[in-house]
Amino acid sequence: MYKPKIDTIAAVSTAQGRAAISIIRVSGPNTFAILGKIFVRGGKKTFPLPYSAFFGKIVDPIAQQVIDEVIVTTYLSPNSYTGEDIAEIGAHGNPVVVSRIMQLLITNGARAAEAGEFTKRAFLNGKMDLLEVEAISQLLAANTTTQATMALNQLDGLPSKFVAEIREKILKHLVQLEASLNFPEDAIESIDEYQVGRELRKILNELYIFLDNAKNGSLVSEGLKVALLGKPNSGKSSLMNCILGRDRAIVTDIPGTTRDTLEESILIASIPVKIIDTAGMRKPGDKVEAIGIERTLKAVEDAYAVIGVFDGSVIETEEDKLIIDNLKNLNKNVLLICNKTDLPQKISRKLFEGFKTVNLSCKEGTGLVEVFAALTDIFKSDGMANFDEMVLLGAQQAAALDKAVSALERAVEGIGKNYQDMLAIDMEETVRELGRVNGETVDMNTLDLIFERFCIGK
Ligand SMILES: Nc1nc2c(ncn2[C@@H]2O[C@H](COP(=O)(O)OP(=O)(O)OP(=O)(O)O)[C@@H](O)[C@H]2O)c(=O)[nH]1
Ligand SMILES: [Mg+2]
Repeated sequence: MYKPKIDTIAAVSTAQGRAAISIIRVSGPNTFAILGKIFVRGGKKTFPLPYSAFFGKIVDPIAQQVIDEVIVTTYLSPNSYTGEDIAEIGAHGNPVVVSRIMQLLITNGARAAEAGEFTKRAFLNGKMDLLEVEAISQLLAANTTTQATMALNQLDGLPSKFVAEIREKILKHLVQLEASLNFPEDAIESIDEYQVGRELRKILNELYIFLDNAKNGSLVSEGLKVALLGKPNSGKSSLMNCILGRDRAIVTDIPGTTRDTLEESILIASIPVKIIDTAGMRKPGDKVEAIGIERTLKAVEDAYAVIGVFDGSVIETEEDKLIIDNLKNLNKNVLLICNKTDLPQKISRKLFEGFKTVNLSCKEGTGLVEVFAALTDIFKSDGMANFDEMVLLGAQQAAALDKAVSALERAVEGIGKNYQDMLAIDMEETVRELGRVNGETVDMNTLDLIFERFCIGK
């Protein structure tokens, strides 16, 4: 692991603009030396102290001009967010004042922090691993209580502990294997490959669960995409509006009203969901409609679940049959809606055979509760409500986890077939990739990619 640059950084950590207070954070070895030049405190309390607040003034030492009255909170290394000395200056929340304080900090030896640099230092100083870093990133980005709770769970450190322990276990077997491979003539006991194989399989099964939890975590943190699919005029936009409880999509009796996909977020049973209204499926009448229908197909492809919407008041058409065929081949969660049940029903129910179907009238609102219940059933039976177990990974971590699992699969499958040095290579790769998941073996470029997603001041 490389050594971090040990200069002192500063940034405004609160949101831009006017507010009651703004906080400017300073971290690094010269924090208190710099504060000593510009912070004139009242009272006789020793400065700094661990976890302490000091009232005083920020003064421009050259112009001898008071810039603001502030509260400075001090944290002493290593007991701080970054692990370094930290001062947080609570100033009046005026951008003019805040930028003058920032300028003073810079002219007196601090450097403006890059995005995520405080958290990067926390990681490099061993204050948190990459899974906890990801949790912080997701906590800051969370739009719903559910997403925030998932992030906080992860910040608690259970996934970190899991990955560290699994990595450690494989490493232990790897060291023994390497020893017996490198020094066969020594008194080192040759390893029982089958015993190692059994233990690796156990670890692999635990990793499969972790992988599932990460997949579910990623789906839920982005919002489960549920696409509406049906022929024109079946009532997709009406259903979208019913689900949202407001008039979001245009509804008319002209077939082909919706031309583009339309996406809206909503919570269903506390699970973040994105409902996607689409252009009705039929032979397109013009170029715009053709593009719209292409987008419908893409939305269905990307969706976690699809709701097929049918107009029960008319005899089924070729289009309906094509849609059913399409849904049968999807290999995704599908729910059918027979809409317009307030009108005399002409559609053949045979069409719906083999699917969970809910009768609905968007016009009268009957059946809507059942739609929510059916969606909730789908989510729950797929484990999408088990927020406590979900794991949040960044893109690089998810890719590393996939590689770790594949390498361990190869190792397990090769037991008794491959040479032991092949086994060692696969185990080594598993250990390395798991290290990329929790940050124990991460390279500088990946770190940059991870931290540049953060905001300045975090
Ligand atoms: N009677 C009755 N009419 C409905 C119901 N749901 C929708 N409609 C009507 O059916 C027509 C089409 O509804 P939309 O929601 O625009 O249908 P769509 O599937 O989005 O249609 P496209 O955007 O053209 O693909 C409108 O006139 C709605 O008022 C219902 O439950 N009962
Ligand atoms: Mg529509």
